[in-house]
Amino acid sequence: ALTPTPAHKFTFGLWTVGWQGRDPFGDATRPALDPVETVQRLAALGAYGVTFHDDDLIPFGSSDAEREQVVKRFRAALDTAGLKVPMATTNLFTHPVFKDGAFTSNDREVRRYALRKTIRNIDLAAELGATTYVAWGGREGAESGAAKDVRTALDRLKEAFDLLGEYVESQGYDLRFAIEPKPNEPRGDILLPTVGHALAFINELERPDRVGLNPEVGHEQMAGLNFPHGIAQALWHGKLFHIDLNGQSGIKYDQDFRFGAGDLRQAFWLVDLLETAGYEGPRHFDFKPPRTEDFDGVWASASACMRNYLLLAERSRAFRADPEVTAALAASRLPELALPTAADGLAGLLADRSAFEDFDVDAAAARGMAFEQLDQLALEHLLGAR
Ligand code: GLT
Ligand code: MN
Ligand code: MN
Ligand code: MN
Repeated sequence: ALTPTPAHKFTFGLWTVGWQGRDPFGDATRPALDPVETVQRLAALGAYGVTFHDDDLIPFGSSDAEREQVVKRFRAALDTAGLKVPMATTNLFTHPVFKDGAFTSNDREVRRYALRKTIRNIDLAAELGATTYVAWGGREGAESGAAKDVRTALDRLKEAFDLLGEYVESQGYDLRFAIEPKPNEPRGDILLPTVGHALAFINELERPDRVGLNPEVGHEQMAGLNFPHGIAQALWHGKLFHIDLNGQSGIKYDQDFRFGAGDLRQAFWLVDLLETAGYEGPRHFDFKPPRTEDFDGVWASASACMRNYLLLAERSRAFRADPEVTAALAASRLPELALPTAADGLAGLLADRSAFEDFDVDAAAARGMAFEQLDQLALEHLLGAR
């Protein structure tokens, strides 16, 4: 049960294991990885699929002939390895042309170019069988106040998603968009900074059904938010189209640790949620093997992402199967939370003297919730003590 297989639907971005370790203070510590080698390695480790930005696969500025060659070689590697491409995305942040963003750059020519660059890769994504197209708005934002009229920028962002939705529909592609929120980095402040902001934005689009979320563990935690809670709400709205799993410890720069590193307790509750709520999409790792590592460390880190997920899933199953946990859940009145508050309707509620006039507020206030016993059981299961 701890050996990853394609049935677990583990996927990795080409840019994750392929990260060369360049950061704002230091140069690359590892050479580039050939996407074909990545495909072979990931398949050997038990992954289900691989994802990519256009430029991860086809170097920016390649000619049409070069592009065709690269795609042909990549596709052959996928077929041989039996790896899928469930998701793809666009690099709208590396080239200096995107310094003020892409879909919301103040420069209209840049916005039009960004849309065309995206549409070009949507064609490739559909060709390779992807059903999710991620949109991370890394540079859609600002460092200063007057430089970005946020309401107008949101008009442009809506315009972009409406046009992309129209394109996908006109081509008859089976493809949905997944917006990836992030509060900051590389911009001082990024538009759609959290799951909640993005959920509200989606409702203003022409085709809201075609657009959902790709939340990343570390991005919500950079904002100090509870990631499992954000995922629970995304699921509740039917908007968890995809997920970026990684590790982060607190409100810091985007650490992109391997899954399980960083906030282990949130990782436990996240896996518990994904495994019990019926999420069926890919378990996509968006991490960066630290720049201290050579390639042995890179593959060890990729392997550990999957192993940690499976370990946590095993811990979650043990927690849910423990009769003492069932009793503790009942003592904490979780089954009662599942009861409608007024199945008797508004009239019943208003007529019910026990709900107000005869309600013993002090007795109710005195009742303990028994949450500490319940949480300790969870911690003991997480620690392997039960
Ligand atoms: C970039 C970003 C990630 C996004 C990727 C998709 S690119 O590495 O930091 O969180 O998921 O564009
Ligand atoms: Mn990140
Ligand atoms: Mn990232
Ligand atoms: Mn991500």
